[in-house]
Amino acid sequence: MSQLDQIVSQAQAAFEAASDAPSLENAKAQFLGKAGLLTEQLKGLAALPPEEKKTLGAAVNQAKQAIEALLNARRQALADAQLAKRLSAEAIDITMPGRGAGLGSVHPVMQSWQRIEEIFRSIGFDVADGPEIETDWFNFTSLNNPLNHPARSMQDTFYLEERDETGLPLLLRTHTSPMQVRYAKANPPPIKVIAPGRTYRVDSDATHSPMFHQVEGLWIAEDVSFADLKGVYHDFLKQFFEDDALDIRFRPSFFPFTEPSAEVDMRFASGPLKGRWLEISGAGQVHPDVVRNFGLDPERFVGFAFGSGLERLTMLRYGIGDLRLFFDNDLRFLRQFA
Ligand code: 2NL
Repeated sequence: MSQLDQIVSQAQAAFEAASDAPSLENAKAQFLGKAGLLTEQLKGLAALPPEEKKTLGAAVNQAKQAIEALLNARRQALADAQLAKRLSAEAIDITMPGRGAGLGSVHPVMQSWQRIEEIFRSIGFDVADGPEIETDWFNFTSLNNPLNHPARSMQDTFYLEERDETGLPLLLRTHTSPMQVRYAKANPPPIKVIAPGRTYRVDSDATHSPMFHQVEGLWIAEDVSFADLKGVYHDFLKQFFEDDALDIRFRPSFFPFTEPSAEVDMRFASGPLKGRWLEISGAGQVHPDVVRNFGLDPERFVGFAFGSGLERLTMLRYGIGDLRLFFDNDLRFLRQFA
């Protein structure tokens, strides 16, 4: 093999051995660079007689072209291999299922809200709605709350700086009753309505949250009695807790907006809380002054009202021990109700 052919095959082997672009450029310098093997051959031509210079010069040029062709082929091969590697590393499986939006679920307190609406609608009750920012009249005065009542103090109620047309500050409703007063003023009797919603009090500890939920019920007609209250509320509890043998009892109590008034206790017939009396609600016959504030004649229209805490109903239904779990937004807790 001629010396030139040897250089060409050396170059070929060196180029093959280069596994990336930088080592290939290094290998190129060994042959075509300033001090490269082929460059040395070209320099050697100068000393030769013209005839030999011509033939050998042509041979060196051929060898140079052959090495450049090998170099370009190897460059292309390395580039192709690199691209193929990237394509396979970055390959996307377009047949894989998407991540999805992650479906949420209804909060347990809201599930109670929905169940309660369903149960009361099934026995002919309408569902009221109303503002969370209320006037003093709808939240307190219309419900017979005396002006000096502690519930009206800044320590118990969230007040806004804005005032109503009577000059009294607006407030965050402290119970759902104002929705019922608004409903009673807007709809002719008989009135059969429940009012579920958010309520606000200045209170925050293990058993109180500054925002909580209530549901109240109101039935006003010419002939509604305490017996109807007992029947409706007992039926509601049996359906809500899915316990047909659940007991209730009424204890005398006091609320400014009802007279007489009662605390309602209930007792499960089965389950872990079986046999224990549990406070569940307040209730009573709507006070004649409140009926008058509905715009109705209390000599003609009578009825009852009740109020329960949605958090309390939900805790008893699921056996939840700590109110704060409802407001922590811990998915491990919430997913149990999905
Ligand atoms: C309780 C007590 C109660 C009412 C709420 C009411 C509403 C109107 C008129 C008369 Cl519009 N009364 N609501 C009556 C008695 C008790 O709730 O401790 N709830 C958790």
